[in-house]
Amino acid sequence: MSSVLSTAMADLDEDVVLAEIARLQGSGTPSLEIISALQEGMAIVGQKFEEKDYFLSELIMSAEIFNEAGKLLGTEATDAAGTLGTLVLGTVHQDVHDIGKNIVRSVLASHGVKVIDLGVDVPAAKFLEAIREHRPAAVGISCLLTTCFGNVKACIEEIDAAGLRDGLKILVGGGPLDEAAGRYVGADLVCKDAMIAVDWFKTRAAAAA
Ligand code: B12
Repeated sequence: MSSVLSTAMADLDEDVVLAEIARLQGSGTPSLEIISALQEGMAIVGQKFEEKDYFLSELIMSAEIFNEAGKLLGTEATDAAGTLGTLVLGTVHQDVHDIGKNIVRSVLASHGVKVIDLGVDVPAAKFLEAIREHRPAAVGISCLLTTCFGNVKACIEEIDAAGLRDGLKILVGGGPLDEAAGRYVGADLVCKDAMIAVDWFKTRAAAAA
């Protein structure tokens, strides 16, 4: 993994970030490896924010740099035929973080999953409506705020209560969501990155074949 890239991301040095991505791409480094280094840099941005070394303006700047990086990486591509199945995806109610969700959307789409992206700050009712309409194999809920874990739990409970959980898996992800949080919210699978969800869809398709 490129430490130059994670350090430049953590230092919010956009020029170096973009130059290093171009260099890594030139040497054939896979996009997911580049994203991983960027994510490591974002984690340091988060630590600096906690330590009051960075403030909200730096968080916003980090997001802007990540979005510029995304343009080079082509992580905006979405539409796919959906040969592996459908995922209804959204960031939980009261949370507006969407960088990770957007990566999940494009990585899954590029592997043949049809992704219905509901956006950010998604109320449970909107998830329920999309499940009824699209009959997905899985629902993906992104959550970056520990204060929103309760909203993820409530959303999953509403899906259960509406009788929609049969044959439907709930995948959750987002920086602070670990296994314990996954159990607390009632998810089927905690995904530290997008590839865990890709693997889940592939295993499911192989089992059905
Ligand atoms: C950028 C950022 C912002 C940007 C977001 C811009 C955007 N468009 O997303 C802005 C400036 C808006 C922001 C706002 C806030 N933020 Co903020 N933010 C961050 C930061 C620095 C990076 C997040 C990020 O994009 N990471 C990179 C992506 C690629 O990683 P990821 O999201 O984890 O996603 C990957 C995996 O987790 C997984 N994944 C994620 N979701 C899903 C879903 C599924 C289904 C699957 C399969 C996988 C998956 O796959 C992704 C790709 O590998 C984090 C620090 C951190 N450590 O995460 C803080 C952080 C999340 N923010 C934090 C806080 C406190 C806030 C604010 C409350 C600040 C404030 N005082 O206003 C607000 C909240 C706004 C709101 N209501 O949502 C805290 C949360 C602390 C906590 N205990 O909850 C953090 C952890 C910083 C910190 N250490 O204090 N933030």
